[in-house]
Amino acid sequence: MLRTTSLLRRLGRRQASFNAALAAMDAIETSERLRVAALVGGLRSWAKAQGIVYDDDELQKLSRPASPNPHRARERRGEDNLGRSYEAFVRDVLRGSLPSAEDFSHVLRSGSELLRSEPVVKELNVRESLTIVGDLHGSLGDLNAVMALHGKPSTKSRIIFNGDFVDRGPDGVEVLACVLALKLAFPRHVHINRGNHEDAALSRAYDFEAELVAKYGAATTLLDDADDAFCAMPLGCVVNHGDSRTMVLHGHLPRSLPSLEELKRAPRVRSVVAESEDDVEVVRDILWSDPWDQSDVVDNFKRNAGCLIPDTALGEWLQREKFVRLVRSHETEATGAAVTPVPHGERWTVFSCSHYPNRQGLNKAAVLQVDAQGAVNVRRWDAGEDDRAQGALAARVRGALWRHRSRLRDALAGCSSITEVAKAISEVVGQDARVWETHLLPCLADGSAAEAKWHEIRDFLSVDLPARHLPPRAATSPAAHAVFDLLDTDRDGVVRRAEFFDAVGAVNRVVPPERRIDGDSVWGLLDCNGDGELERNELERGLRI
Ligand SMILES: [Mn+2]
Repeated sequence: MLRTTSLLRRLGRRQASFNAALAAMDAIETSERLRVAALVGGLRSWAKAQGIVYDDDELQKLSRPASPNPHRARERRGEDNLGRSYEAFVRDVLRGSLPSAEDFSHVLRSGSELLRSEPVVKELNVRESLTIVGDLHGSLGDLNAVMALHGKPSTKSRIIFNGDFVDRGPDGVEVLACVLALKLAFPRHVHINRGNHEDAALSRAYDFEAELVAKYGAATTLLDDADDAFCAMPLGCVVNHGDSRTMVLHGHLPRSLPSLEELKRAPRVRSVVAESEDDVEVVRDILWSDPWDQSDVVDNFKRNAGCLIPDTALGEWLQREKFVRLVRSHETEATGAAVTPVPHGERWTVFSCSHYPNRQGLNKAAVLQVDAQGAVNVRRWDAGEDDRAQGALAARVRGALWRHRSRLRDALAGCSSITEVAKAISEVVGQDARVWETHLLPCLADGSAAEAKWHEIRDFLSVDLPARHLPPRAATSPAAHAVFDLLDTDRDGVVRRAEFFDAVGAVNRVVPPERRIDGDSVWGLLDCNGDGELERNELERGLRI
């Protein structure tokens, strides 16, 4: 009885803390929205006074703060055919539009045909830069970050997607559709390696089948098309940068450490989990294996599939087959990518899905960029501000921190305890420092461990999202364009700080005192990447807080 009472009391306290955190987040988001709405409202009044013509209906929508709940219905466009280019298809899907069943099926079938025509392990001779992308696991926000960072694939910037497109995240359909359509749009510059989740048995055991049913209804036959595409995917790429050779595959080498020529003869199989022929083992090992720190090759007891390969064995293989490194994915890395020296070379792990799994974790995401000289650079980001992550309180807290991060970076630089972090955040973002310390920051650190994790929270704000690019947050809005055009007075395509403050000054002269705009605080919210100017897509994001 005593025990039950104390348990209930503890649960009650947790619930109270959760409610307090929810209320605090609602207050923060509402105040941000009101500030942005006031700017747009002020611009309307000012433009009217100037006799400037624009789409008033759209602007009116934007100047009314949205409801406190940030969830927005997914845009669904079920009726179009793939009458547009693959590039246009990719652009639409990256912006969050779900492909129609017909389009998705078309992309799966055409993609599968194209992939099947390629060798199972192919060699790429690269003279310029090449990007290697790790696990994406249904995270469209992270794929957006990858593409913003990489830009359009070309001879100068090729890209390898190293598997695990589906399961664990909400957007497996979108990610798989985009990756395949990119392959179709740029067949010589985009390369796909299969991951262990691209498997006819696994896609039914994990989330992909359920995702398809939820998005396309129970009668869908898309899973069969997807299985064909999974089976068609190559297993590895050899990247030749002059004398420097890199092996890229999802898991690790097979236990028999076969030569490259033997690897090139690996079969294509529908499921490495469900099938048991001898030659399936090679494929299963490539897709499922991990490195480990012991000296024998053994069965992968952590995953019940594949094997565990010691670095000494990898080193011998690198030397024998004349490679300088193995790049693999398959395992989460806290910082998105990590390198381990091994005899005769190095082993890289790259993971491109932040907050894995299901947007619960604190890991960053990264891609590897191999430059023209064959040197490896890590590019990191964090897609914690993804729209669809906002259902979870932790993601909303991350979103708020992210929006203010240009000022938070400086404010947090000297902090050395959770109390100092909370105080600094409260000064920039608002809300009581105690609320941050006891309710909001603990959401980011799995409950009670906030004190131990304060440095991770601080580091979270210092990731290097490419300065000029941000993932688009929503479909293009005419109202956002109208606001941008009002602000960009010199028409050079960016709104500079000076232009913004001129506009704020002009607005503040025509609105009543209680509606005057605090330029600094609104600028901080709009300049998402903190580079001192607003791009069109950046403003669009800022207006949709
Ligand atoms: Mn994997």
